[in-house]
Amino acid sequence: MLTRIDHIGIACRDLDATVEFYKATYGFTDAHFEVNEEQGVRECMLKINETGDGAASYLQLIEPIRDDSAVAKWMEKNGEGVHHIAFGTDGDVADEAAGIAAKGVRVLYDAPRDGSLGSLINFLHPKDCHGVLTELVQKR
Ligand code: CMX
Ligand code: CO
Repeated sequence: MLTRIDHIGIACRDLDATVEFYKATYGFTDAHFEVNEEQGVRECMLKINETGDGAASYLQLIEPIRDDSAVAKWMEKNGEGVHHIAFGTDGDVADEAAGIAAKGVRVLYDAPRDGSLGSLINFLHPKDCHGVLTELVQKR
């Protein structure tokens, strides 16, 4: 089952400056930085609140580290801004993705990949989701 908004993915040009904006403007303080080579991003998970399923909701601020990454390509066209949304599962993300694929929505990866904070992730094609790139996240 999908039980939370896990995060909103926001593409930015300067990660440190953008994190500073969110901290200074809104007072968010819990920031976790990491690099995901496979996804081609340096990112910060900024925790907003805990959720009823024992997990949490975050802003995921993402800065491309390669010109050929999905986010770099998207930013060339759109500039900075909201890039994707992510729903959190309370169980196996592979099962959740299979159930959604059975409804005719394209799932991007054959098997889950590594996401932020040790999570397992997959994506749904934005063209099958009314224009929204949608990520599924299993917390580990
Ligand atoms: N939101 C909404 N629509 C999007 C989109 C997005 N983020 N990215 C692409 N699209 C749309 C494009 O506008 C385009 O539409 P039109 O044909 O109407 O112009 C169409 O999808 C195809 O886009 P494209 O620019 O040709 O890009 P690709 O098909 O090469 O790639 C996608 C699109 C979704 C397959 C690719 O971005 C992808 O694999 N994304 C998943 C991985 C990812 O985004 N990683 C970064 C985040 C990592 C994390 O969250 O941890
Ligand atoms: Co994400």
